[in-house]
Amino acid sequence: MLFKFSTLNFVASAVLAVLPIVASEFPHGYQGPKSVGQFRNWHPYNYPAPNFRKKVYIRASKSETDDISADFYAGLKEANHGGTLVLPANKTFVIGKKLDLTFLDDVEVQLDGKILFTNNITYWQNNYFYHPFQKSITFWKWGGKDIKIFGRGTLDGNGQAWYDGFAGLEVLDPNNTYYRPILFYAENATNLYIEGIRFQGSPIWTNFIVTSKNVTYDNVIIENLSTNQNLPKNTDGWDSYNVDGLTVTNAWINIGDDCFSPKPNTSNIFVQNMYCNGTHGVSMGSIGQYPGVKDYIENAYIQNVTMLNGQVSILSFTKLFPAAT
Ligand SMILES: *[C@@H]1O[C@H](CO)[C@@H](O)[C@H](O)[C@H]1NC(C)=O
Ligand SMILES: *[C@@H]1O[C@H](CO)[C@@H](O)[C@H](O)[C@H]1NC(C)=O
Ligand SMILES: *[C@@H]1O[C@H](CO)[C@@H](O)[C@H](O)[C@H]1NC(C)=O
Ligand SMILES: *[C@@H]1O[C@H](CO)[C@@H](O)[C@H](O)[C@H]1NC(C)=O
Ligand SMILES: *[C@@H]1O[C@H](CO)[C@@H](O)[C@H](O)[C@H]1NC(C)=O
Ligand SMILES: *[C@@H]1O[C@H](CO)[C@@H](O)[C@H](O)[C@H]1NC(C)=O
Ligand SMILES: *[C@@H]1O[C@H](CO)[C@@H](O)[C@H](O)[C@H]1NC(C)=O
Ligand SMILES: *[C@@H]1O[C@H](CO)[C@@H](O)[C@H](O)[C@H]1NC(C)=O
Ligand SMILES: CC(=O)N[C@H]1CO[C@H](CO)[C@@H](O)[C@@H]1O
Repeated sequence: MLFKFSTLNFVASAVLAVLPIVASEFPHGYQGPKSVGQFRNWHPYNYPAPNFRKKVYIRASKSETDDISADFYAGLKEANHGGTLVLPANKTFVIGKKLDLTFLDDVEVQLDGKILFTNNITYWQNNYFYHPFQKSITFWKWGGKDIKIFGRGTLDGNGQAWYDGFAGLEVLDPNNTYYRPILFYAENATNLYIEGIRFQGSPIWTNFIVTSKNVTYDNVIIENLSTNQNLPKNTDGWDSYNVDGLTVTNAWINIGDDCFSPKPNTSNIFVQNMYCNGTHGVSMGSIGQYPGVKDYIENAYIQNVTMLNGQVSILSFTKLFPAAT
């Protein structure tokens, strides 16, 4: 296949320091964490110092179908402009309706419990936010400025029903209409900071950040877990589009597709201490997919990424679509 790089305005990384470990499950001499539990011991999550922000509490769900999305929305409105929405440990907060959260301005969410999306596929395939890049749909949409999500809790996409429903299908099939929602989506966000939490069971990509500035993830875990033979598909860790400033440090990722995959127009990328198990690696992906659109990935610094059971090389410039003329 012929790739026309010249039309892509492709600026490769200014600094690229990669210390790979590519091998079977645990290569001889490997000193790093060997399980998610060991990762947590190596990188314990410590809460930030207490502050005097107003704390907002909402009711928790009584069952896995007790939809509290309206309460969650109201709680964020109340915490907006200087407060913190607290979702305590051992409580589940079920989201069963799509949420437009683009009004945020100086807000924190302390996630120690679990946010769980319902698995009503009929509902979600008819109610979503849409982004034309690779026909992406999302459960919710975060945006605004100075947004912090932190804690020891979990964001759970309830993926098994989606893995079962999508079995046998392929995302790149142009006829595919079985869309699956992205677990965390932010658009037009400035200063978004996500720390400590665990992402699990995403139906498709885990994080997709669009047209945003200064986005940081630290100390997070991403795992897709299937309980049967229907394996999760396309559960990338991170994808980005038109983002200036994307930092990921100290992360454990146990999924099946790209671990970290900046898409067109991502600049100032910093990745350090990332453990990717069973993934397709760090892929600067899908550049030049759409005819007549100039794309770039600029200034990427990627350091100390450990690939366990990786399918391809540590760093690859993949899916460089032939530029249509
Ligand atoms: C790189 O990762 C290894 C563990 O895999 C760790 O021991 C080391 O401190 C890390 N280096 C840096 C510079 O963070
Ligand atoms: C790593 O991924 C492989 C293949 O997906 C899986 O068998 C193994 O259990 C995973 N290891 C850890 C430590 O999660
Ligand atoms: C959550 O449950 C665990 C295990 O039962 C318990 O140790 C912990 O104290 C609980 N935390 C809260 C905030 O209730
Ligand atoms: C799923 O959502 C649809 C509306 O989109 C609704 O009619 C149906 O009752 C829901 N199913 C369940 C099990 O809640
Ligand atoms: C983007 O967010 C800013 C606030 O951070 C807001 O003023 C602006 O209207 C938003 N733009 C769009 C297109 O939503
Ligand atoms: C998509 O559908 C069209 C029309 O039904 C068919 O001609 C085409 O072969 C299908 N493509 C694939 C990849 O299945
Ligand atoms: C980037 O965001 C972090 C926290 O989200 C903040 O501490 C820092 O000041 C921001 N940087 C700029 C240049 O605004
Ligand atoms: C990327 O940036 C270039 C140059 O600013 C612009 O022409 C192009 O439309 C952008 N691509 C996307 C996908 O927004
Ligand atoms: C634990 C688990 O279910 N991991 C799966 C994640 O998804 C990929 C496929 O995308 C599987 O290969 C892994 O087994």
